[in-house]
Amino acid sequence: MTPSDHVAAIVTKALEDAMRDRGRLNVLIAGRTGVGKSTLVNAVFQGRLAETGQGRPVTTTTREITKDGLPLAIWDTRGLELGAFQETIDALTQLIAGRAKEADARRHIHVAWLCLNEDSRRVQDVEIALHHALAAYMPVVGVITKARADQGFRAEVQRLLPDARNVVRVRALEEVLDGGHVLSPMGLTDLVELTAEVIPEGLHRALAAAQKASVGQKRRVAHGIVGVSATAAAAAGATPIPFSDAVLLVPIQISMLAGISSAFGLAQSAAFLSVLVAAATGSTGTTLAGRAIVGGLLKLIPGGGTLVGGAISGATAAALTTTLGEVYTATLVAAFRESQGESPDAGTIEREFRRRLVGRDAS
Ligand SMILES: Nc1nc2c(ncn2[C@@H]2O[C@H](COP(=O)(O)OP(=O)(O)O)[C@@H](O)[C@H]2O)c(=O)[nH]1
Ligand SMILES: [Mg+2]
Repeated sequence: MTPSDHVAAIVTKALEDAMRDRGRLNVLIAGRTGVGKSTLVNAVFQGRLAETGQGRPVTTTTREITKDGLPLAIWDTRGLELGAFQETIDALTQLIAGRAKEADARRHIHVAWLCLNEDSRRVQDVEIALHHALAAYMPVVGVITKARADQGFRAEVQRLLPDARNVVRVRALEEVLDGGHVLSPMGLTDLVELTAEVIPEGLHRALAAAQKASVGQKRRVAHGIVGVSATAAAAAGATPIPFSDAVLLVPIQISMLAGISSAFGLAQSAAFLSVLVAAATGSTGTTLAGRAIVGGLLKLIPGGGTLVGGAISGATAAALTTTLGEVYTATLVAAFRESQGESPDAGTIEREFRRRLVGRDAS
């Protein structure tokens, strides 16, 4: 195997691991027809999921919606307005209870959003009954949709849905009032961040990848990945490693870049990741070899360039890894802000990553 074949193998494995580790988040969204569930899904998650996703019936009133490449399943529950709503709730509860018993936590429903329309200003028995039923199996967030004027309704919802972990007011669409006053979308970032607080830690990456309403939540997940990678790098360098052995750090850093990419929900390819590595090291894709990578990376940290040929300590290994991870994270945060949460294109990311790395070249 040539050194660049070796790097290519590391890249491929890093991508597979990142996709596997990301898992999949299952979100149940319940509420009367017309309350704004589909609109909310489209406003919070990538890819206009409510229209373009694949639907699969799971009960007569619940569909599971998924989309290739998105680590998310939405359980869209309607039928609460039907006279026989207790049957709707019973069928749903039976299904959820069955899932909750399964050993594989990827099959559980991880969180429920129970939607109520602010205009109606009423919480009905069906919603109260459903929230108790759901809360026995998962955290429930009350979502007040089409928010315009609270007038005490949120407090009322909190009182009537005591098992809800939180109640958040959202406006998924911009509204222009008579007279031209504009009400911008609101509450979507809060909804994502509150949801992150109530789901298992292991699913934060899936949420980060799937949602487009909070760049901050993506950034926090990326910081976590950088921290874990820096610790692994420090351990690898605990006994100072000769420069020639510093290629040990390469898999750690490639995994980190793949993990951060997956947390931002980028559709990644081995080619894209190789380009990132090349950008980080100044080497070209075709001559990508472990030693060139480390030599290139060392230039990123102050004084690092002088270490080429010497030994790398744990602290240096950690600093190198942190710098690379934070520069990549900052690149993606800026690119996602620019594109209002939608996935930026690979070329833009690569250019911006190179630009930021050049600015840091401290050799
Ligand atoms: N003004 C306003 N209209 C909304 C909002 N959310 C949804 N709607 C409208 O409410 C109607 C029903 O929304 P939809 O998402 O289909 O509801 P669903 O039946 O619960 O999925 C549609 O006409 C939406 O455009 C919002 O935040 N503000
Ligand atoms: Mg709908």
